[in-house]
Amino acid sequence: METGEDRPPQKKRRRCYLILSVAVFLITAVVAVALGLALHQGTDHLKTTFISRCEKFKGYSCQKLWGAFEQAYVGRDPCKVPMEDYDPLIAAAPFKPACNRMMFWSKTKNVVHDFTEKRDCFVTLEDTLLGSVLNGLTWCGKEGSSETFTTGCPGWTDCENNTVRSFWNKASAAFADNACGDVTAMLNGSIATPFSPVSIFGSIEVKRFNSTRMTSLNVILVTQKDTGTNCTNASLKDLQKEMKKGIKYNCKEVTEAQIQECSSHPEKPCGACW
Ligand code: DVN
Repeated sequence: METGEDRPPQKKRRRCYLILSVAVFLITAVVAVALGLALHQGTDHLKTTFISRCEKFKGYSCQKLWGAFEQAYVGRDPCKVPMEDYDPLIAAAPFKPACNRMMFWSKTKNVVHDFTEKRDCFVTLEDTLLGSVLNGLTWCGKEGSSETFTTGCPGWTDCENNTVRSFWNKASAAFADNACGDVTAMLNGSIATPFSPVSIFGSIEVKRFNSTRMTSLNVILVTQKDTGTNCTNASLKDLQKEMKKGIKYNCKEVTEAQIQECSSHPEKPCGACW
């Protein structure tokens, strides 16, 4: 019976290669399964979040909405998802006009949503069903795959028709199409151009304001005490010029402290906030 000591060298080498190959195969298999599970967990986590947020809104089939959502990007190049691909999703959960309560914003995400979470005075896109289920999330598909990925997706500026940005462009357009009555926009008085024509607010939403439905645009310029710009800012004058005939334009400087004060007193009437 041959023992390991008296085997010829080439036999030993073959045995070492075999053991090494098996080890490499096992490690590769473990990594592949772990990666697959992680990616699948990405889909599961996104779907779980989508469905649980959706169920906070009554009267919708959240599974159907998830299906309409997936159709826009699954199996597609994540840089070739134009905003129109989300039309079926918007059609499945159309925005309802909240006349005199709709709030738009730009560069004021945190102060706006802190306000709308604590006070039931206004509705932003992110307070609606579609804006809420996807707020703060990342997702994309890949050609030849039925998976939803939540990592490795193109960033906001990586390509024009990227999966996430096209959703927000489409949703913003549809939300703005429903703007009616007195509309409010919370803009940032701490930056040089509170109104940027290349922002979503400037490039998509303002363009869709319709004077047959809207009566006014009331800008709330969020300022810090004694610093920042004011309503005479040149970019705000440009915004005023963009108002279609029949839409009145107003602007008011309000400190962030005053907005926070109003947020923390829900008993105060909405009109007393500024
Ligand atoms: O009226 C609002 C609302 O209706 C929304 O749908 O569009 C309007 C706000 O968009 P906006 O005018 O472009 O304002 P912002 O603040 O420049 O951008 C809004 C959000 O888009 C940002 O908060 C970013 O999301 P995030 O990263 O905070 O979760 C995102 N965004 C815009 N430009 C971006 C970007 N994210 C990454 N890179 C960029 N260059």
